[in-house]
Amino acid sequence: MTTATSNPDVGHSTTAGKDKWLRVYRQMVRIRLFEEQVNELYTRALMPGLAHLYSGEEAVAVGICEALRIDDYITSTHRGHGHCLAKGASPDRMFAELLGKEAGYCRGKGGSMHIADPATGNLGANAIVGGSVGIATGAAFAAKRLGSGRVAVCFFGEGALGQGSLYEVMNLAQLWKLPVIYVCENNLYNEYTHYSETTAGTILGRATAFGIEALKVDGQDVRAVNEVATGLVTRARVDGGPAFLQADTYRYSGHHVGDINREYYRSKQEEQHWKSERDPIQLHAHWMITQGYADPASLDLTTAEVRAEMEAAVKFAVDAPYPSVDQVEQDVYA
Ligand SMILES: Cc1ncc(C[n+]2csc(CCOP(=O)(O)OP(=O)(O)O)c2C)c(N)n1
Repeated sequence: MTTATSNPDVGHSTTAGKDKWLRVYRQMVRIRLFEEQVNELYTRALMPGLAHLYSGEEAVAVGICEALRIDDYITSTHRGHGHCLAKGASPDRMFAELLGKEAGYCRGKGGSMHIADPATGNLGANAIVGGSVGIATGAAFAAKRLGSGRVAVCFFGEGALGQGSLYEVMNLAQLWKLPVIYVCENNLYNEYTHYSETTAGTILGRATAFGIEALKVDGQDVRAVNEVATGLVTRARVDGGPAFLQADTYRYSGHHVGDINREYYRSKQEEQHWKSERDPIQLHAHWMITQGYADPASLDLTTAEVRAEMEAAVKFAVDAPYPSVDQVEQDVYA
């Protein structure tokens, strides 16, 4: 099995428009700068609890969500900000959720790890590792029964490969030919342990055991991710059944914002290598410049615009009111 990468020479200028790749670039920058603000909120002690940053992995969420319709479903993880933004969530309501404010997506009761946005097909992030595999598969089951043509994408980290529920749902998905795509974001580490210490056999072998179409992609290459995802989404939509995509990637920060000293489980050189040689935003920027789609000044302008957007969103959230005390028991079902 080889890892799918985009061809730098052929370019995609003939098959996809400049606007699409500029949008993709902006979306990745939005995720990166959203996360910068999250870290800032944490260090300034404005955000209760912790958050798990997605920086470094942007090409996976953006490349895949760019292949989806707004009414397609996604489910996400504890590291879910990138998935939410890529599917269309708005940063002001996300920041409000992180700060526990009523304007947040879950009225401030969910926090960073539980953002859901039904209007954009986002069925929710989930703090339980592997916790959303059944939700995504159930959504795909409903889509098939209703004939809605919708597809469900289930994002999870390679740590979820140890969860038995994944194998129960993959079995059913393949038996019933459900329109679900399992996206395993392999960022190499389950918390503070390299995945090779927790994962026997191969990652793709877990899907091929069920006869599920399984592919691997360079998760730092947004065009490659988008190309593979487009194929799998089209296939799922025309009743081609489930698929499994392993996206190889890397998280730049610690497991969570408080994981500062990481040298006992990974080296600074390794982090530096990914940041300087494999950064998805830089790689895409370079390609767009070579295609004549952008120049350094226009990309700087995009960054400045996104930074202003994120600063305004943080201000909205900081100024927003907390829910009133009488709402404590509303929407609580357990
Ligand atoms: C069922 C369950 N077990 C353990 C945990 C604690 N935990 C939180 S994140 C994590 C590691 C997840 O690694 P991975 O799935 O690879 O995602 P990543 O953090 O790398 O994005 C663990 C063990 C949990 N949240 N849920």
